[in-house]
Amino acid sequence: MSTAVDTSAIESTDSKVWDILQAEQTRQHQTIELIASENHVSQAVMEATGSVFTNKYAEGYPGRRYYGGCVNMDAAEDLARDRAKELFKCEHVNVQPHSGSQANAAVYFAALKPGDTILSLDLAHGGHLSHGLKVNMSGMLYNIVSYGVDRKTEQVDFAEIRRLAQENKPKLIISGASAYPRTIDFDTFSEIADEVGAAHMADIAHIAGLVAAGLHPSPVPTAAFVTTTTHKTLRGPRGGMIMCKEDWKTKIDSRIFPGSQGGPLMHAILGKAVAFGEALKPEFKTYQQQILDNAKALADELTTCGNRIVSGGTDNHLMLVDLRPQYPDVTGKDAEAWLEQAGIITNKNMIPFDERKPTLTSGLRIGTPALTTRGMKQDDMKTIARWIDRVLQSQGKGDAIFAVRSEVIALCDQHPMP
Ligand code: DSN
Repeated sequence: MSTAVDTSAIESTDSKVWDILQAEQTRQHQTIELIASENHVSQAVMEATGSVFTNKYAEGYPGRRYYGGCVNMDAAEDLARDRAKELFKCEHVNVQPHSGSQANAAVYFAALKPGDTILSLDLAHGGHLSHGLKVNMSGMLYNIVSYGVDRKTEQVDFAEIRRLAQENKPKLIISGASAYPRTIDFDTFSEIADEVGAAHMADIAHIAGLVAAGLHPSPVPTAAFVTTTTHKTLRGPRGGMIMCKEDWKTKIDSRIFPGSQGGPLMHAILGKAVAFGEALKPEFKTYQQQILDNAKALADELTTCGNRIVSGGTDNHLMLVDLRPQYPDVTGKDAEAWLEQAGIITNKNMIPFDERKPTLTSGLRIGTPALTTRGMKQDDMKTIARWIDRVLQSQGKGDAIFAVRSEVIALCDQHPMP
């Protein structure tokens, strides 16, 4: 099995950490990773994030640092920014956010005052906690008005969003989601924002790779702010990024540093430069297309097996399985646990209008970026869909789970991680 970076020093000096590291490498190698927000980075990204760049403080921005010795930090950050601009065709980019939530918080800090109104997708309908959940700082500092999906189509309803925008006059309208399987019409969000004098922030964390490859419409031309993580479909190191129009550049940069962060994680920024370089290559588009083809194959086969997929299918890298029609007594929590025993990693997820609480849920969220990185294709997706169905039908009984577990390991052995 590839160890990605040399870990021999850990092996010889710290057996406890070594054991944990080995266990995780084995777990990742021997499981089918269907968590829609995860991926396996390349050897080159792994080397960058495990490099000497982790040793360096570089508060500030290229050419304007608060520490000496930043010449190579400047080169790395400039390279990451240039590549991000080329990839997304944006006017300005800040590659320093430590995460997607940090990126979102910096936009709020730049565009809003405490108490201002944000219109965003309800978490229970596929939104994200940093878009206004009551127990998140976004929900504590701002007045949140939520839009949901239509009960029948299970897709966002622009008539409803426009009505809510006109009634509540938000300062910021957020598009983007963490569990929404359909194409997002960013232009219409921008149009509605313009109509009510709001700014539009598109959070493309989940679909950034698809957007970069031109396989999902881009919000960059019309949205004031576009935030993303770099580690999901984009397949870079863990981290965040903010793209914005030129006129927001100074404010956004100042809201990241010194506004909300200190020293940037320069090893992650070097990894971002590597990942953006990979995403600029033609093979990245082929990879993203395969993610889509795999998601469609998986959703189709799950449907053929009798499962209900929220909104009837998927346009992107993920889908939501509604467990209620076929397995009324099975919660998302049960399903996630049984599948994990079989070596299939998913996450329980609320589905629109779910009657169960978030710790139980009636749904599973499933995505294909990580399996696609391992070279799996549509036939593998059909096999995996049938395994999922077998495990769910077993109601957690050991024999079926045991049988699927050994088949999962055999498939994983044929598809090594990068
Ligand atoms: N927690 C991430 C996800 O799984 O979608 C979003 O931050």
